[in-house]
Amino acid sequence: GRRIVCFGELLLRLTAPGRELLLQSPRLDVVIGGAEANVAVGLASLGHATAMVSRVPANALGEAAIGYLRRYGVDASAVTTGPGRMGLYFLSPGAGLRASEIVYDREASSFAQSTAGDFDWDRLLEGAALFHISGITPALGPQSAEMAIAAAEAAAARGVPISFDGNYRAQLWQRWPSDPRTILTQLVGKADILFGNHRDISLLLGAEFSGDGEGRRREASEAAFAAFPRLRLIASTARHVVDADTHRIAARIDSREGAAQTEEVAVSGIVDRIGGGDAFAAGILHGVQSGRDLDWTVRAGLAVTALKHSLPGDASLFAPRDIDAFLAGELDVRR
Ligand code: KDG
Repeated sequence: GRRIVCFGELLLRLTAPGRELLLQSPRLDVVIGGAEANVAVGLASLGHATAMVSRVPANALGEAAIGYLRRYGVDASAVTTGPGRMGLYFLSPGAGLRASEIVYDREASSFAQSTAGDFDWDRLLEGAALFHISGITPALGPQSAEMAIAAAEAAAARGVPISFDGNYRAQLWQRWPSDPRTILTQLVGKADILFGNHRDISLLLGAEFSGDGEGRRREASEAAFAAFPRLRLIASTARHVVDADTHRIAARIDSREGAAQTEEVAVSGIVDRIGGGDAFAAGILHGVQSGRDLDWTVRAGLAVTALKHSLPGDASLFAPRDIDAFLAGELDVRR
C-alpha cells in the first residue's frame, strides 16, 4: 500500500529503573521515543509502509534514533541531520498511588531549530496515503508552530489526508507566550482524523461540555464536526486511573454518520503506560487504512493501547495477529 508519513521530533527517553525516582540511584535506562515516531513504529509493526520525517543531530545519538526506526521497519530516509542537539525526556514511572512524572530537556534541539523550508514536502508527500502530526511540534515554539502549520498546509494542498493527535503538553506550551487555541485550531482545521477527547475539544473551541460520559463525548464531537468541516473521524479513549498498575480504558470513535464505542476494560499489571495514546492512534489508523468499519477499528485501537501497557519502552510493537488474539480474549500461552 501507499505509505503513511509521520512528522515530529525523535527524543531519547531516560527512565529511572524499577520504580525509583529520577536519580535516586545513579542509573537511567534509555530508549527512543517521540509521539509521532511511536505511531510510525506502531504502524510499521502492524504491517503498514511507514516513513518518518524529522531532524536529528549528526552524532551518535541521532544515529541511534535513525537505527531504531530502521530496526522496526520505518523508512528513515527523510530523517535528516542538522545543527542542534538531541532532545531528551526523563521519566520517573509511577507506582501505587504515585503518578508518573516527565521532565523535558529538549530546548534548541535539531528538530526545534528546523524550519518549514528544511523539508521538501513535494518529494516527502508524493504518493502518501496519510500524513500524521501532533500537537507536540507546534508546542515547541513559534518557529515550530509555523513549521507544523506549513507541513499541514503542504499535505492539504496535495490532497493527502491528515491525522492529528492533540497530544496537549502543558509543560511545553507554558515555556513561551503561546496561544495554543489559535495555533491548534489551524492544524485541526486541516485534519481529516482527530485524536482528542472532550477536554481537547474544549480547549480548541473555548466551550465547556456538560453532562458526563458518553453524552458529553458525543456533544464535544458534534461541536468539533460543526467547527471543522474537513474532519471525518474523531477518536478518543477515556481512562480511569485506579492506581499505577491498573487503569480502566474505553475507546470511542465518532464519524459524521455514527459512532462506535467499546466496553471499559481493566488494564492491570501495567508495565509501561507511556506511549499508550500513540499505540491507540496506531491501532485506529490501522483499522482506517485497512478499510475496516468503525466497530472493528475502535476495538483495534483499544487492543493496541491495552497491549502497549504490557510492553516496556515508548512504542507498540504488535502485529495484526496480536489484535486478533486480544479481541478473541486469548490470555494464556499461544502455542
Ligand atoms: O506519547 C509519548 C510521548 O509523550 C513521549 O514519546 C515524549 O514525544 C514526547 C513528548 O513530547 O511528550
